[in-house]
Amino acid sequence: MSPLLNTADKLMVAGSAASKAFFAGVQVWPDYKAQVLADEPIAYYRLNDVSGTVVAATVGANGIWVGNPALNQGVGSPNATGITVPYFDGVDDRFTFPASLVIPTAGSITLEWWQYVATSHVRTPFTIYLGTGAQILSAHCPWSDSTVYWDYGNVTGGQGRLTTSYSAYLNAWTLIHLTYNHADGKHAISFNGVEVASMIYSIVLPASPAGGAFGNSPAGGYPFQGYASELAIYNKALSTERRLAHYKAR
Ligand SMILES: [Ca+2]
Repeated sequence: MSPLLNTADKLMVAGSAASKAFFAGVQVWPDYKAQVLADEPIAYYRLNDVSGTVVAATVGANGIWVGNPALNQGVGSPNATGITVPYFDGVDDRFTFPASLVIPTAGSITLEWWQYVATSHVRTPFTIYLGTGAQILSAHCPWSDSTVYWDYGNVTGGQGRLTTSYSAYLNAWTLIHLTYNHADGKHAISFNGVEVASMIYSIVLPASPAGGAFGNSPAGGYPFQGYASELAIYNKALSTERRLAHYKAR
């Protein structure tokens, strides 16, 4: 080693080999995005767009921002990646999914996203609505009674509707998982990785949803208010282990 190197330089040179040996024994927890991608979503939107009307897709086709939401908000980013988030105004803000986002009628599904809903934000939204026709795959998260309604195949008389209170999760970033497992007919709602409600009701959607919207019904009129981030859709019901892995990677 050159005598002209100072102590710091010597440490850096020596570190190239030594650090490999050190970090070889250290478990590095993957970041949130890596956890999502490991579960192979069919669509993934980080929602950290800076401006414009394109909802950039990390997986799948791009969406479209509607209603001029305030993008690139620096406050309250839910995970350590520190990405910025959009604010939905509770008036007309939403984004639409591409028509190429098609959900099979007889498949399993997970809808996952982070949201921050303050008490003052609570209203009567379709927080997510897949498809553009009959209401068959949607969620009010939460409705004006601070209850979450997860509707999978809810076309007549509440079939396929699962509900749970959201009151304890207001005013904080919360990780949402809405799942349906076609193999056993289990519908479930999980917050921060932990399942809080479930039921068994086997159902096949009457039609295959294509496109849809987040933050409102596709036609408008049911606007969501609050912040949201990291929306992912999977064609399987994520396990408890995987939901918790996502939450812990925040
Ligand atoms: Ca607006």
